[in-house]
Amino acid sequence: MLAPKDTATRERRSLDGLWNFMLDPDGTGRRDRWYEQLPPGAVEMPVPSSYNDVLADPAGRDHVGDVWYETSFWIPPSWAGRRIAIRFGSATHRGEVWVNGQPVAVHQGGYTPFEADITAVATPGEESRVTVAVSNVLTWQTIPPGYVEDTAGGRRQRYFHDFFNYAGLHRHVWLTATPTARVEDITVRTGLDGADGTVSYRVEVAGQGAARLGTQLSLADASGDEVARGSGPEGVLRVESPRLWRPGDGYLYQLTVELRDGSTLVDSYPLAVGVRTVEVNGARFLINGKPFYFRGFGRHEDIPIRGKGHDDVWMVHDFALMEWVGANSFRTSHYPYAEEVLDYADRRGVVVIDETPAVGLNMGLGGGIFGTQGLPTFSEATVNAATQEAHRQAIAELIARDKNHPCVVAWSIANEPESDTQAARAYFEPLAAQARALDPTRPVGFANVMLAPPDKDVISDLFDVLLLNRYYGWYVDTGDLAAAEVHLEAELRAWAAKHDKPIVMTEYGADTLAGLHDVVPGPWSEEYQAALLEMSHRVFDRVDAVVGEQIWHFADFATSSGIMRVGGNKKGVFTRDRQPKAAVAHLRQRWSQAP
Ligand code: BDP
Repeated sequence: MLAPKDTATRERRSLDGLWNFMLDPDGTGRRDRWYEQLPPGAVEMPVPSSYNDVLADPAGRDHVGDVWYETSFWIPPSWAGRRIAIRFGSATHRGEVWVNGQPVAVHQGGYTPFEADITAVATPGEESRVTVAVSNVLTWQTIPPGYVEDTAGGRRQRYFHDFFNYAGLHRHVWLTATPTARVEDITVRTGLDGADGTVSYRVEVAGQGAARLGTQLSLADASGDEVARGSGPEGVLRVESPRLWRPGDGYLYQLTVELRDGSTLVDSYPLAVGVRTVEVNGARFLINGKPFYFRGFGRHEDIPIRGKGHDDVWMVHDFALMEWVGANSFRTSHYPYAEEVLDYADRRGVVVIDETPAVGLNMGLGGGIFGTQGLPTFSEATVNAATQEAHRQAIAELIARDKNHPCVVAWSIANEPESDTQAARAYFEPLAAQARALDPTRPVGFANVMLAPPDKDVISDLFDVLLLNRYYGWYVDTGDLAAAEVHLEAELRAWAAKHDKPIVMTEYGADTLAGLHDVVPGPWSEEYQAALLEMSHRVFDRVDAVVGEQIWHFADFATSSGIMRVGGNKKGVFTRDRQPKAAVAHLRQRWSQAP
């Protein structure tokens, strides 16, 4: 799905700002036709942002169900005759949209974009109104899953993942005008052929008359000089001695796709293209044919007050901090991040493992840690065929959105699912195949949980890379780093013996209370976090198959409440307001040296 852009033939207008906002605790908004106008009592709510922490009110923070957003806008008279749409970067977890009281779109899935064609319901030169009902409800059939419980305190959303269920309009909202006959999608795959780079492309068009338009393509380097041109909806461009996109050097070409009617320009769309290859060879992870070692973090879109609302200030700052500590990569744990984040990673040369929102498909993790227990993961009443269908959709939407980003080098289709049962194998086999069919150019993996070590896991053979989340020294061998070191090494060697695949450590770490110090490092102290990371790094350096380390976590983040969490998850090497803990000194030292 193409991102909205201003071009010679396209225009966009931001609808970000303060929208009218109302909770719908009793679920009466549809019956009472709030899509025609919100009733008295609406407040103002910033977009983009999570709504939960903005108002100083538990009603908003703990709300379960729909909230309603409404704003008005003008469509410029000059947009007459064009296709007009409203495009949401996301609505978490479900968005239903009306324009001038008419239903125009429904989208399930909280972290991928969708648009509503409003050409037929809104008139250029007049004022229009858009209303969105956003639901934060998670069920057994959503990705991620959850369920709603009636309690003495009211309806409560239960979920199986360790981050707060922030909701709302988290990303930019655009009003867009495109030509009716238009470029609908572009797929680009890059390769190396001797000294040449190859850019194979496929252009899809849509709209009346689009099929008879001519397609022309031009590839320009970063200084704007054309290096290749082509025509037709499919083909391969060759770039002589290309400057490759590499970790640390986000060099981008620009592919301009034009639709023409004779010599008349009908549509034009520019796409950033990084020429690079990704490949798994035995236990090596190769970028441009060279072994790559991942250094970095699991992260969250999580900042004070805004929650998961996209914010350029925090984005640029977080990348600056990652670069400052020497990180070269991160995983979009545990859902697709805002598109702007991937654009920025492309430009900064930061490597990304891109993850779906499939987190919490594991009832074995209950045991009191995340507040659930005693249920089968896969069953008619829990994660079932409908959940799998939603998961399929989540994979398809992630790949459709992010397939052209050079920064994305692997797909993670789930985090810590149950993976030690035949039911898990039946569930994941078609999903792994689907991801690979949608994108044969990138390795596919999933983040494996501690409960499924190599002698229990029955699904890793379906995948290209082993992504391992391990908590030796924290959830097991707590406070005993000597034992942790032995056990971590033994497990990694067992993985390496069983599969000839690269291992990326996608989680390891310790909760750490900033300011708590300990001469003899004990759990929760800053010294213990540093010691646990140092111990883990010693082990990784001894096991050849380990090709990466991504610490859990970049920064402290909000979670639901529970006795395992002290004001959220404290495994960040930075605090939630991005101040360094003691472990950062070790990281800066380690990550400034060649792997
Ligand atoms: C893993 C999860 C991650 C949690 C982390 C933790 O993948 O989301 O936040 O453990 O417990 O189970 O800190």
